[in-house]
Amino acid sequence: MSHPVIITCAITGAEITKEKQPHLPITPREQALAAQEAVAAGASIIHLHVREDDGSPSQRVERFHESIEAIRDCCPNVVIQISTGGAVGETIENRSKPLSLRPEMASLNLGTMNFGEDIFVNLPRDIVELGQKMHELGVVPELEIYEVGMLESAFRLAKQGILREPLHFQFVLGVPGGMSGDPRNLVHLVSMLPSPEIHWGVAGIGRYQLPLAVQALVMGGHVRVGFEDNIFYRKGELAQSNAQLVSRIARISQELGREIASPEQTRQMLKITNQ
Ligand code: KMH
Ligand code: ZN
Repeated sequence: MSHPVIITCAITGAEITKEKQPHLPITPREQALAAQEAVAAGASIIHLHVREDDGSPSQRVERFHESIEAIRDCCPNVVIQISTGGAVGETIENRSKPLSLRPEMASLNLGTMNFGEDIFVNLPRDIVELGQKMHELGVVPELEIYEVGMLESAFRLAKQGILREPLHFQFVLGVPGGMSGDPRNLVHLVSMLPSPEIHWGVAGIGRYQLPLAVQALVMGGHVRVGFEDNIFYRKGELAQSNAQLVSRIARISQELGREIASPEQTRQMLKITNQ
């Protein structure tokens, strides 16, 4: 395999609760500790959602600022990717506000879909606005793809000059309402990429996390793990920490001969310049 594997850790998310996963990091301090452990285990990107102290999902700029500062204090090198997806039902205005912090990366969701029992709304005009804003601010978007039509929308936006190339995709598979974690889905999505130079990763939801991550390692992709997507280490056994999930992928990756990307290698591969 030519390039090292970027391990992203999605430490918190917007949906999981402490009742379901007692080790879920909520406060900036908890998030900083979780990030520190995840980075020590091999993560080079932290995908970041923030919560208020009561655990409710938030897109408040000050809260993002607090968490980013806390993470930077203990992991000065890690790449921080803020979420513009937020929680289902959050307004697009609030979702876009944290971009004012000019993070190195941010997620950009490429379409509307059923999301479990809810609807995750991403109107075409809002995708364009978020994409343009990221472009202006030098923020590298991670393009969140939940089904193949969203991938084709991203190609269209790139052609129109709204999305900056090189594109970087995250295939989020296993959300009820999107493509499942069937291995054929990942093969199909990757086969649609116009060039083998395009970087892509996979975020498998729930029980799909481990098998899709291993598939991505074998196929030359990158990997996202963490409590946002999966709270279990194995069936019936909660993970002890985000880092435990990162460690396993780092171990398998090394066994397969894939080097783990450092934050610097990650910046180079994804052409990140906002540091
Ligand atoms: N919470 C999900 C509805 C993202 O971070 O951009 C959307 C999400 C995607 O988490
Ligand atoms: Zn997210």
